[in-house]
Amino acid sequence: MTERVTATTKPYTIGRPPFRPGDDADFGGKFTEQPGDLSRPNPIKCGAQDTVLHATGLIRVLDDEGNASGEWDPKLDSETMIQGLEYMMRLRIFDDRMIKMQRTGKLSFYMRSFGEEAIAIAQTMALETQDWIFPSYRQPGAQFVRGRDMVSMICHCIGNTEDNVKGRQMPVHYTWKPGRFISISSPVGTQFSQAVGVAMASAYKGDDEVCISWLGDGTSAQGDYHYALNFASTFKPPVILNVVNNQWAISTHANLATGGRTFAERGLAYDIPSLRVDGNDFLALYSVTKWARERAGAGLGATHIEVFTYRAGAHSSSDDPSAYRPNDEFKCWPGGDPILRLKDHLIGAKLWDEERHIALAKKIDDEVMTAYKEACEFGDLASGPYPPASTIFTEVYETVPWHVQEQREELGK
Ligand SMILES: Cc1ncc(C[n+]2csc(CCOP(=O)(O)OP(=O)(O)O)c2C)c(N)n1
Ligand SMILES: [Mg+2]
Repeated sequence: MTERVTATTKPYTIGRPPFRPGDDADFGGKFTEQPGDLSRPNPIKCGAQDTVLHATGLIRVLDDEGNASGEWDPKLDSETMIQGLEYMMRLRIFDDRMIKMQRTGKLSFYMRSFGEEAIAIAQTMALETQDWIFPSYRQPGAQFVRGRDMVSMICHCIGNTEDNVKGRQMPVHYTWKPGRFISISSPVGTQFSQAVGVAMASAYKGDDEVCISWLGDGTSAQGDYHYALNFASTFKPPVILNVVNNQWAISTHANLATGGRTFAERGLAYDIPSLRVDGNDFLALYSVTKWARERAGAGLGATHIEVFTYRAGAHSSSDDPSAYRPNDEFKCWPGGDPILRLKDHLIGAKLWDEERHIALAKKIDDEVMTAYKEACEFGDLASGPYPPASTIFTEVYETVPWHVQEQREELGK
């Protein structure tokens, strides 16, 4: 009889977090990968096999001293970089203010993008305005790039009478039609296959409209990730599919989701060009997204990107990371802080200085406070007013089915 292999007869190893509370976190100081290590293949002549090194390595533009170099340097003008810095600062200051509002009972729930501000912002800036955004809850920053007003975002988070989704979504589950920012769904991962589907429609109609989507390391364990890659591989629609590996899925470490290889490498098995990029490097993120956009726009199909970063904050306002990781883990992340890295680059290039930085932060802080007060004029969490109960029944069905109609009558609305 063959011996049955069990965890006791043959202990198998599964991914574990590198550090737990009480450990001294140490990721080895700096990344070993340097800007210039990886070539930038011709986007319209590139197949998955040409990206094997890009899927195992790490595309960087900014080095540890803040200098930009290598083939992936997008050579952005100062205006674009300062704009990017401003959007990232706005997101961080906005998040900090909103989490304070949550802690003082003025919002029911909140999720920050702390440490990951560069991702949605650099990547959305690299797109065209007609492109479609299929975000997770960790990419609200794309809305700043697309020009959404903070008052409207805060009204949504409060769920007051000006909430454009009328209190029917959790806070931070934004949707914003004018910016082609598709509704965030609570069940994680659904956005990936939706993005591929819309991209297939775009190709079918011959539109120059590319879709971009993001999901997390943990979410890549969902079937939706594989359905999306399978369809993207077969139909070659214009889509950019990002796995944001921020090391954590609430309290579960990314090591448990990979089985030892990089997330980027998974795309190669689907014959999709796959890149792995430093997610705290604004310039590298901008550059890889432009590259992917060029491929998509030229009819060459999907690009799969692993965005390598670190979730510096708690998962959400309901989470306490001190229960599962050392408190200072973020401080020793080799990618550093995305805002400081772009700021240092700009200062090093003599395009920015400390005084302007401080003045900009102050201006944004004032804008956020003013926006918060203005949003509360349409209702606050404690005392309302809220959207009327009758809105439960609207905007879902074009023709209201009998059973919904019956419920509405029962409610007397
Ligand atoms: C289908 C589904 N399963 C579980 C959850 C609960 N949940 C919400 S976020 C999350 C972790 C996701 O982690 P990751 O994909 O790494 O994204 P991150 O929060 O790190 O950006 C889980 C398990 C959910 N919302 N939907
Ligand atoms: Mg994660």
